[in-house]
Amino acid sequence: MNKKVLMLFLAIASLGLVSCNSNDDETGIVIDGIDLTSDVDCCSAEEALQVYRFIQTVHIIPELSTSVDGKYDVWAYTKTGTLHRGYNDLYFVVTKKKSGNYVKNFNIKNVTPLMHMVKMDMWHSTPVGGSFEVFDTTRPAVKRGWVSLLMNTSDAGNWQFSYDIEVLGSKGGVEKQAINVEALPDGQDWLKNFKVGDDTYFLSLVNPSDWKTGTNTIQTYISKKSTPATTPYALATETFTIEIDPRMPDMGNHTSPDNVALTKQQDGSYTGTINLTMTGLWRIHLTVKDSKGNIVAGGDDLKDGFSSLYWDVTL
Ligand SMILES: [Cu+2]
Repeated sequence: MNKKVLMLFLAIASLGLVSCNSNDDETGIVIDGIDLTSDVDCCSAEEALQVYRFIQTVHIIPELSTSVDGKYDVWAYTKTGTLHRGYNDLYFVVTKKKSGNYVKNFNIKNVTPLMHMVKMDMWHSTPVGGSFEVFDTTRPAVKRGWVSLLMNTSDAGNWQFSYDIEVLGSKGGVEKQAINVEALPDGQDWLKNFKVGDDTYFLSLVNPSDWKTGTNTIQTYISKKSTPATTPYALATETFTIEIDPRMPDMGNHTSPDNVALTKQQDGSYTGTINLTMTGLWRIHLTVKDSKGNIVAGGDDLKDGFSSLYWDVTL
């Protein structure tokens, strides 16, 4: 009798072990009915889950999504699923058609937005960030880059978008795909330019829609217009400093304390601190200095005593 109990105990224990083992082998995480499994070309199940969670926070741009070699789906995203005038973060994710699993090793290259100016029958490109990279190692299958679109789509002109992608040895991309670029609402003006000699520079304010009342990090990129203008505009190699003077034009042009000028960072962006003490329209007057401290933009042509080079942000 004791033996039988022991045998039974062992049998149950081994069953337990077997089921433990099989649980360990199943690395999948099922969420919302989607089976996120680990994949040699990407991620652990946990990383796949992080990618999946990120995708829930952004929206697909169908025009910029494609497939490669019949094997991979390429998904392009922005926060809103649309593109607007000024700076736009652009995200890419690649999945295997067969399994739906994410792929980590892909490269986005030659990102080229082009605008056709109807009246002049002239084409120009726009500022584009250097390369598309992983920006959060907890989700290694999401790559981020940016474009800053000079104008919105209108009767004056329209945009097309091209890029190349390489996925695990397969090549593809999007060629001259028509895209719509929305205008920003009144009270929002996030892209300005200035000239130094014959060179034109663009100031792309990064995501001011994320700002809250109070102290915020303010970030911009400075890009230089290319020759020919159909080549995407790369970051300016020069080093500038951008002084900011935020004012509320609807409230007697009062300012705010504790603003810090934007200086160049290792990643090529410029960051500083802006303090917006209340909601409403803020006009952020800019003075741009070169590396020697000479004012190169925003110093003369003052309007009401303020620099006529400014971004508008409405909180
Ligand atoms: Cu244009």
